[in-house]
Amino acid sequence: MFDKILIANRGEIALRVLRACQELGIPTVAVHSTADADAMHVRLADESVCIGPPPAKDSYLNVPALLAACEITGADAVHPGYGFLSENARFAEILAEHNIQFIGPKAEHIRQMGDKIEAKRTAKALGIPCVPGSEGGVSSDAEAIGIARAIGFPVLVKAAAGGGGRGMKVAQREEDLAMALATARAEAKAAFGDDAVYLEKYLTRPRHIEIQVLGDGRGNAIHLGERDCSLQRRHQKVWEESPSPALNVAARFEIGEVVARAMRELKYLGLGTVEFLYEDGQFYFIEMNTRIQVEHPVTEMITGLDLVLEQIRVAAGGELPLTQHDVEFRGHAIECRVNAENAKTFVPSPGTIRSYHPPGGLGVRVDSAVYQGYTIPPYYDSMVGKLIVHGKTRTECLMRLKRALDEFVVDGIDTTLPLFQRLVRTQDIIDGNYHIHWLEHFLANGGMEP
Ligand code: MV4
Repeated sequence: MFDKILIANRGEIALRVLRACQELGIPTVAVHSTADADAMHVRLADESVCIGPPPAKDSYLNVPALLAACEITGADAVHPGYGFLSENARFAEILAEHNIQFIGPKAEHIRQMGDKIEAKRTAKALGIPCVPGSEGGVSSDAEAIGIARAIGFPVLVKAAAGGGGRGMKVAQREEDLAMALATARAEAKAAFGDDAVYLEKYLTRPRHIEIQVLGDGRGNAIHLGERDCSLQRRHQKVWEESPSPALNVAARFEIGEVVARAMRELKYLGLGTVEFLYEDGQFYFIEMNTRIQVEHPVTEMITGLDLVLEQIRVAAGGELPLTQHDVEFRGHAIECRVNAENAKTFVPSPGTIRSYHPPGGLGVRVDSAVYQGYTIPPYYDSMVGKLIVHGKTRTECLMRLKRALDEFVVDGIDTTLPLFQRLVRTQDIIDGNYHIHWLEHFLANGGMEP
């Protein structure tokens, strides 16, 4: 096992990793920017190192400073959390060159999944169902038109270096395609320095369903069920749940087994999430994330597994402690991401938390790094914390969520709690009847108006 783990992150995920390290008896090093000197992860870690000024590029993304922090403290492993350097293959390689273990997948798999064209080619070769579209990138308008005619309009132009919704353009008809290609290429070039694009059939009202996987890098891998993350706004997930209200047991195990088998063949190491769009009973692969995700607690609540702890164990060379047969799915879990934003306008609301009272009780979990008197700095994302609720059934889970939301007090800043108060009382949500555009339609149609 590792002697000491440096946590290259901040906020609630830094605390989440710290807790797993503490349970494993591994000493921790927190790193922080000057803006985070009074952050909770700094207080709770065994040691801390200031790695730079507030902008992330000078601190949490500052590789030389992180290497120096490992050197000074004697850390022999780095947990990247999510965001920042978590999907940077080069960072994983640089750590390896310094005999420091990156707690995450092999660099080759991070790189492979970072290129969305290569990710899709790999998924297809592994037998994972993909959205119909181009085989690889498209190099000319004529080629794109040929493919689009074959798969049918509307089509979607996506950037190879994209992901998370950046650099996508829909072409409703053949006349729109040349413009969509040119715009997507230009945006991809400007944003990522890579103008490679590919084409897919545009699915109009799918759900976003992702499968959690865990592998030991030696050919053992399991799936931990799905999460339905369809409720999102501007590509930011707002509410995640498992099991998906749209799936039955047979569909869950079928796609789970396909994905787990693929991960065994790939000899995948660590945690991963295989993202699908789900429409008319069919799954279509879109991307794979090679990191721990924000919404991982939903899976922890229904499986009883500590994903971060297992991630650390396999990174240290441990074998998977369980087989697919050992994984049991119990009950229903929902996560609400509470942001420091106005619940109607989504304008960020950094500032000082005057009063803080998180909910508790049976089946209620709050993952957060804030405290009463804490000032949320304006430099990073606006998440205050995550409220995760578990129940035996979806109905019980919703009852408990409503109760927990009523208990939750965060004063001094605006939060998105009122949005969730409204959502748990909205019929489509109660019925599980939603898709990836539902929330934006709801908000545009005055869902949050009195
Ligand atoms: C799509 C799609 C429809 N058809 N691909 C957006 C983020 C990126 N991960 C993939 N995305 C989409 N890909 C095809 N072929 C619609 C989206 C999409 C979306 C996907 C998941 C969750 C929210 C979304 C919101 C808008 C568009």
